[in-house]
Amino acid sequence: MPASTHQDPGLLSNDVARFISPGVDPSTLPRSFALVEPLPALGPVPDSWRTAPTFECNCNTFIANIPIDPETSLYGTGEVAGPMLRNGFVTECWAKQPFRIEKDGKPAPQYDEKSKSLYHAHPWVLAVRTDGSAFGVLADTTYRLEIDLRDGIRLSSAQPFPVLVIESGSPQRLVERLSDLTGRIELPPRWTLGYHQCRFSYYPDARVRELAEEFRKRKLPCDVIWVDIHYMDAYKVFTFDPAGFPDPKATNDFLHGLGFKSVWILDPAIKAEAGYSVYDEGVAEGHFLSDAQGHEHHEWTWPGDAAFPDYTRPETRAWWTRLTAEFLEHGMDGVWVDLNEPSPILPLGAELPETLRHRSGGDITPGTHAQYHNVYGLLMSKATHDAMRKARPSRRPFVLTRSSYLGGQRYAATWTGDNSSTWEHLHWSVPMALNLGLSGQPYSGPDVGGFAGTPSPELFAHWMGVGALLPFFRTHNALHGDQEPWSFGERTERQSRLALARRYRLLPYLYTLFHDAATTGLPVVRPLFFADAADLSLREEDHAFLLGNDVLVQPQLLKAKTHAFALPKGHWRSFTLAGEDPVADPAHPVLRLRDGAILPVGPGGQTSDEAFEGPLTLIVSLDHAGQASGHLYEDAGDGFGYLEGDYLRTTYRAVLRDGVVEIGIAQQEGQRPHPARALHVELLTDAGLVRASGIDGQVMMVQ
Ligand code: NBV
Repeated sequence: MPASTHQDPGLLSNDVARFISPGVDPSTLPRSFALVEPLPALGPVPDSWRTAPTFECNCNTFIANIPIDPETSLYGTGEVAGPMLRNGFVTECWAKQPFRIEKDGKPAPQYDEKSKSLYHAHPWVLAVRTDGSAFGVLADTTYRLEIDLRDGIRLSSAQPFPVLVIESGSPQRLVERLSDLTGRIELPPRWTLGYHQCRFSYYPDARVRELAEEFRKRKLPCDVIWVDIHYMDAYKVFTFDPAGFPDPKATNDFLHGLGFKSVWILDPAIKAEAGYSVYDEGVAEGHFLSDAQGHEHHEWTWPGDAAFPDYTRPETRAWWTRLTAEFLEHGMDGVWVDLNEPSPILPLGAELPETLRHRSGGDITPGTHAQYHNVYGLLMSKATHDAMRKARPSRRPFVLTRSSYLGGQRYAATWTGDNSSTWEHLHWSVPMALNLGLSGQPYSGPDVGGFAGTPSPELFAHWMGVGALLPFFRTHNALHGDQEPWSFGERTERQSRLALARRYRLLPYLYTLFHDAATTGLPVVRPLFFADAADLSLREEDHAFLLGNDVLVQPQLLKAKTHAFALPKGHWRSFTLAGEDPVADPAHPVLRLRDGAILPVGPGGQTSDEAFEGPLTLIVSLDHAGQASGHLYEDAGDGFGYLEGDYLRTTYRAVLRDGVVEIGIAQQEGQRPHPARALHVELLTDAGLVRASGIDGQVMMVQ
């Protein structure tokens, strides 16, 4: 490693080194927003260090070049459309509401694989070498940064930035280490893993109630109804339309009565209208962004002329937290924060000027919007998350944000923004969730059915099939036609019902994976190359994906009919969950179980609560040595008792001895009593399925 390329001491731990260009005074570099806490340097970077950047400075552009060996595969870069493998792509870390120019020359709020930046900024690249070892590159800056992956890794920005390199034996270990540095999700409330129904917008409140009743009448599983901006009075945040939503508490009570939860949207822009108490308070207390001359800055947004809170100020975050906590008194169960790139509405594609001033405070120094633009969504998420903790200290927060920054998983889940009702966007739902997971954010999913446009019945059914197997499962659409599971006729409703049934049966396994994500940082959905990082044939596979380590999902998208799936070594036996036949109906992805795995599934139900009650089923696939094992994590589903030991993590084990498979509990962790319940076993064998039943906790013999 050339010694002159950086300043020492740069070693932060055995596997993490920080590199700073020789000409830059480290004391002038701003604080990190990605890292949970600053890391002190331990000593010089050893000569044996494998991968290091070289720095150049070119006409006020600071550049770090990180060479890669041939056939090194590059991933990450956060929220990006297009293929999972990012070699050859250029991404710009600049949170943005993307626009596409339509055929008639008008811009439309959508994206495609050519969009250089989307709503999130993740200055992070994950690289996997041919031998399966991995390294990660983190550009520790909030400023606009270009990540050029056309020839190695080339990072450039108008401001100097430190580069952290993490060395790991495997991509899994690397993602775990990234989460040590940038934080992990909190274990979400269990209900958020169910199905969510959303629309821009269900209006008025009677329509919300009707929708909820329709789900229950049709016996379609659903946990959450979402309320988009039309509930507000003239789009003024923290207000309610007196005609359409006169009594939000009553609406929420109604939903709760039917076993639903609700999530309501908040936008950052505050209508600049004297007499509107939120605006008046904001002005009086100095909460809004201003220009260099100190004049309050306005943009045209949904409510019209509006001001933007300066979330870099602790007082402003506390103000937002208080307002949101008061809002939650109406009984909302979660908060959705939108447009926080931040994005004005008109003219289309508008952004806040980079010269705006953030007054900041606490450990954030005053700076321009160029410096804090990329963390606007992260700081808004944090203030909103704080509100949920403040309003209900005994419940787990749920915040969904459109924009964030590397490390944003600490405060909020995310979705992939305004996608379109096309087969291509359905396919991208998978690589987008995978790359977000590889960038530290395991909790994401697309607008099922597509936000812009109207899906064909077939497209909607396929999207339900795939969406049911992604971490966040929500149907959402814009102001077009209806997009409920029953809106496309009987056949699509049947297909959606099956997709939902699969989801609700899988919930115990999914919840276990979320617990893993919260404790280790490992993503819920994982690329196939996680099964064998040295197998180069898996590196580009982004149609199929892994749910955890054990379930392989093969979506059968029309466009991909000719797609020959790459398959990791081993024996991946197919299985079904709800009587579906993926051969007869390609709307249902093929599911395969790794040999050596035990998959715990529940009985399903109309709500996530029901899906965790009743008998447990273990789907078992023995490996060549006749053994299998699997885990199940259980707790109260909400609250923080699990942190005090009120949980149960059970390891089930199956062993084949003398033609009999013995299945039982190998290990138990946690103080929660083991539930008394029936246990069903489904043993997948080459000769077919063998079923047996018994009692959970007792050893079962299956012939
Ligand atoms: O709040 C309205 C929409 C919302 O439905 C969508 O999911 C967000 O991505 N929001 C954008 C603002 C309007 C966009 C045209």
